[in-house]
Amino acid sequence: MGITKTIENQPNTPSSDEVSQECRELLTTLPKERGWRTSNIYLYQNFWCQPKEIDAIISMQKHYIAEDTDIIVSTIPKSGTTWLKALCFAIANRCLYAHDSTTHPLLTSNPHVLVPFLEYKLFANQEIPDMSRLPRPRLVGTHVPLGALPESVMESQCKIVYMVRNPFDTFVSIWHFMSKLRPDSFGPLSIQEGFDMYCRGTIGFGPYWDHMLGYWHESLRNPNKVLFLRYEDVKEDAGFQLRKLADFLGFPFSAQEEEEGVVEGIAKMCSFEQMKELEVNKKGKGAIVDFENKNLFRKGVVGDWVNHFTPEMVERLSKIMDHNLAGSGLSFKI
Ligand code: PAP
Repeated sequence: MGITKTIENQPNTPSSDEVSQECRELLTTLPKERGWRTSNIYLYQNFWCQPKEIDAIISMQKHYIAEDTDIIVSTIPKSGTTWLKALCFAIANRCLYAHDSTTHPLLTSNPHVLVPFLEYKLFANQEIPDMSRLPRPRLVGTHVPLGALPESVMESQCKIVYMVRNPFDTFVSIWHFMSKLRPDSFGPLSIQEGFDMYCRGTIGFGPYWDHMLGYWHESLRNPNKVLFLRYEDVKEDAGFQLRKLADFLGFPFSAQEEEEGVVEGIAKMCSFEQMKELEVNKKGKGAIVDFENKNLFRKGVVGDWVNHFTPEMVERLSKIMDHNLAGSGLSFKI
């Protein structure tokens, strides 16, 4: 009989070529749970995370010094990160690249390449990037909770754009994505198992509710610092949300741009339908880590959860969200 590797007999501690000695030592002290696509995830600074990302986050926390003109695009995975990065890039760089130019970078590069993740790209693999070489404004992405960003982020005038998505659709998106990315040796992850992990909060950068509440409260306290957008709102009225985003970032659309249809043009260029069909997004690889870019474009709709949730799942997640968001002013229509 062949030997099948299961989650249980994967090594619990990553090998030395994966994370630094400092991180390996830290991991031995952290609570851990079964991971989605690594053997374990660990509770670091009150959020769950994979070992390699913890290593990168520690480095980012030490070395990333935010500048006043930086734009930080933040989300929990599968909440519209790719979309939001594309929109921010298109808005902030439109004096360099017109949305209708045939050489616009978004036509040949995945948004994650143009707006790199702090923890998956810039500070990954034990590298310390020379961020002074990035073009201004520096656009970077992150999945870390607000409280895990370095102090310079809150001390500087830099802007944070956060996108939230209803937790029902986010779960469905995560489950499909993880099912594709899990090593074969882990075997399939049933939707029930994934849902249980999600509801217990043991999901990368989760618990989900803590993540969104951190950014939500800051957006109320400091609306010039954090813009809180909803995936569903951008789907419903992209023009309105894009104007809000451009104003917030300090690049408002001029009357002439309005007349020329720039807002609608950017919305169209960044739409799921257009982006999914680009060669780079159909055939490219490695925009975030080593997986095919096409995995970032599945359905791109609101409400796909109805095709996956049982009444029991609806009840369990509704209760969790109601309980955790109670009194915050944040809620979701499903
Ligand atoms: P990430 O956090 O790993 O970067 P992220 O981009 O947040 O992933 O999530 C991917 C989801 O956004 C997918 O949702 P789905 O599984 O429900 O389909 C993907 O289809 C959707 N998505 C990607 N690009 C766009 C876009 N331009 N407009 C709307 N939704 C999009």
